[in-house]
Amino acid sequence: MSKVALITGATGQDGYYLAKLLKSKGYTVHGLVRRSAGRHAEREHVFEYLDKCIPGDVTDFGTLCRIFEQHDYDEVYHLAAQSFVAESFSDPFSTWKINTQGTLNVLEAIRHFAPHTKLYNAASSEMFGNESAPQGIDTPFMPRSPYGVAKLAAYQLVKNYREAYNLFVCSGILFNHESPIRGELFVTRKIVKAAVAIKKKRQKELRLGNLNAMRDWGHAEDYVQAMHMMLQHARPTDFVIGTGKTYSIRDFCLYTFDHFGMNYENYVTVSPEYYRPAEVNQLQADIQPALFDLGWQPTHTLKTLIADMITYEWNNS
Ligand code: F7E
Repeated sequence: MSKVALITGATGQDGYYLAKLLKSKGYTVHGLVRRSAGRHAEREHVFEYLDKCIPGDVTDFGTLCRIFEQHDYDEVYHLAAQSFVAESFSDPFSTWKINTQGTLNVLEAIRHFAPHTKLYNAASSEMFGNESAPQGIDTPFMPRSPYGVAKLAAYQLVKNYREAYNLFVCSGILFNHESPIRGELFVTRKIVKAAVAIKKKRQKELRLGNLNAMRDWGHAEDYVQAMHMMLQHARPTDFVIGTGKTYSIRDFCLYTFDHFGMNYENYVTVSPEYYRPAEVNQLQADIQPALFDLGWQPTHTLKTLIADMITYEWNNS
């Protein structure tokens, strides 16, 4: 019998790659999709991978209860979130409601209606804030944004439900993961889009914020493999998922523009409007447990990720 999985936030970047992966493994895949989520042209293909599309919102506990009463899931992948860190400063209320209350709703629904169902929760490296790199599973948390605080509260709730109710619920602390279908507000996609538009002579400059921040960027297609592996693991365990490498926004600009034989310094200007009230300076994952306990490893380097993003952008813009 094929396994049945539910993905919350199915229309996001990770939802797309995860639905594709689970279908390739023979799963029946249901997606919880917000009515207002809109159809994102680049992720339209996710609907090909969903056996059932359930309209609903993780902030609505009643909807979740009905879903778990009606369906018997083997695995739930809770990806639904307000995922843009900058927006969490301008709209902390909805960030908290979606990212923390939403997770609590999923946990409560599982506890009451589906205690045998395994849960993967999407936690984030933003929870580490400015703790020194590399950050691993034992690194203290020091979030620097309402997004990071909300994700940390959700992470702690998952841990508490695992310990208190003996549920198979765990979190992946994922570092930045990108792809050709990354949202256009995130810095990697913004840089790739601009470099292609400049090369095609449709744009003259690119305005960015802090070029010195450092991130550990991987490919979303690799990271959804880790999500799946975590739910096949013998015990519910939290893992840090990243590449173990760290680069600055400046490096990302350099490599992307260099791809077209251009010097980024001739096009990139720094604009204070993109600075955040509080910044996370350097993220770099300690992935030893992921490599040796989970058996996962990334297949992409920063350069192959950028090449993949550029190829898509070049052909689709
Ligand atoms: O910013 C700097 C910015 O918005 C990366 C989400 O998936 O990863 C992501 O969060 C860095 C920051 O991603 C611009 O200040 C400079 O230091 O691409 P981002 P993020 O905030 O790291 C974590 C792990 C998540 O969990 C989140 O959901 O780039 N930066 N100039 C800029 N960032 C943006 N967006 N735009 C700029 O113009």
